[in-house]
Amino acid sequence: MTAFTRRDALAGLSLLGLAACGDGGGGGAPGPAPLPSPSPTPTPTPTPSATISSAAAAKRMRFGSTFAWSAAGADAGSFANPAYAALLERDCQLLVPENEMKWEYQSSAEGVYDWTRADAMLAYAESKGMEMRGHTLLWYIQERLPAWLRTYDMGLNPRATAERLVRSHVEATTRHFGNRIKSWDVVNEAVDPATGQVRSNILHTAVGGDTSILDLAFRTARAELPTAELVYNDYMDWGSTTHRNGVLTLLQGFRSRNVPVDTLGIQSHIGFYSSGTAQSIADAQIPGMRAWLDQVVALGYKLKITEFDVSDRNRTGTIAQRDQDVAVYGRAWLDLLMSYPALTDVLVWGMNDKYSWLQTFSPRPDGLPLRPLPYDANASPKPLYDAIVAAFQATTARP
Ligand code: 9MR
Repeated sequence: MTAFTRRDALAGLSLLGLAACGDGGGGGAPGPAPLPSPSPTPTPTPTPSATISSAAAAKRMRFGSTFAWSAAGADAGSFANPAYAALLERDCQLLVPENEMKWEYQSSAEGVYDWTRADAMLAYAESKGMEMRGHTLLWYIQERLPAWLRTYDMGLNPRATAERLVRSHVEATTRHFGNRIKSWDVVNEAVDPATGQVRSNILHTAVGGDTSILDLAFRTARAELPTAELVYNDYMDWGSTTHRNGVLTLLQGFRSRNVPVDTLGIQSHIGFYSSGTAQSIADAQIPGMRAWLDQVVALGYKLKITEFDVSDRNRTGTIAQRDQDVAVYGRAWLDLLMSYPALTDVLVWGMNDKYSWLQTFSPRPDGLPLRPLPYDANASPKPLYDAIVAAFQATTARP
């Protein structure tokens, strides 16, 4: 409604301008300027508002999204759904598969992989001139390992077995995709948010609970892909200091052991966990998050926003109010992260609310659909879209 009113006003002003111009140039009888007629007078095109894509490019930054595989034309957040693909192609330079490169999903037995879907997604990305990221070589949660591995017989030398399994998986996967994937989430979510310690799983236990499996994953990836960006990826909502400090300890350890990790992937699944205005909740959390980010970049890590979404699960009010809260809160997060020149890429975990993982993972108590992403279920841009544009416009250009 607001947009319609503004556009109408702009159109009216332009029509008056055109009328005055035509009068002076045409030399006709002087008289009152004609009133704008409703139609069929052609409406001047309003100045197009900036797209995310153009706003990011103007700062030599990149924007991207997760996407999925589906059968052609399925109602899904997929490149094979033309309505969704149109959003990807409008706004994105980067794509990342939501599930189709995960060990758990693509490996039904030791050494057996089905990359059919990921291959199709990569071919799509390349055909559109977009870069596809790899997600993820090693998700360090027991339940996210392939089913066959969760109960694997580690034998008499569990360390050697665990190392063989991880090395061969990283080699097989990186060799399959080769240099077509330039950035990998090598390890995902290794830190337990409840304790700040590295999580336990069958591989971790097999080596006696040290970090050598994590180190091995990065070292193997570096040996295979000398020039790729190797990312450690974790949640990093701004509320959880225990988790945050655990991640910092892990990052310090990587540096002290000379483990080749280039970048911290900050997933950025943010939500509202206290009451107040969106801005006041953000303001209260910014200093702690900034102090923590300062320490991360001081260690020499680049930053990447890898899975941004803003859950409105705990916000009440009208849809317009919730959308506004999501935009304000999301903008505060983006402004904070973008204030670090070490951050050049921003990826959302989906473009369209309809296909967000949050709809099933963390539904609203009132049963209404969540509105965490830049486009609504009808693929219309929301205030969060404008907030992302504004954040890119406000930040300094990267070198
Ligand atoms: O969005 C993904 C969902 O479809 C999967 O069921 C789930 C488990 O594989 O993973 C979700 O994506 C996660 C991502 O891989 C890692 N960071 C958290 C994301 C949301 O859970």
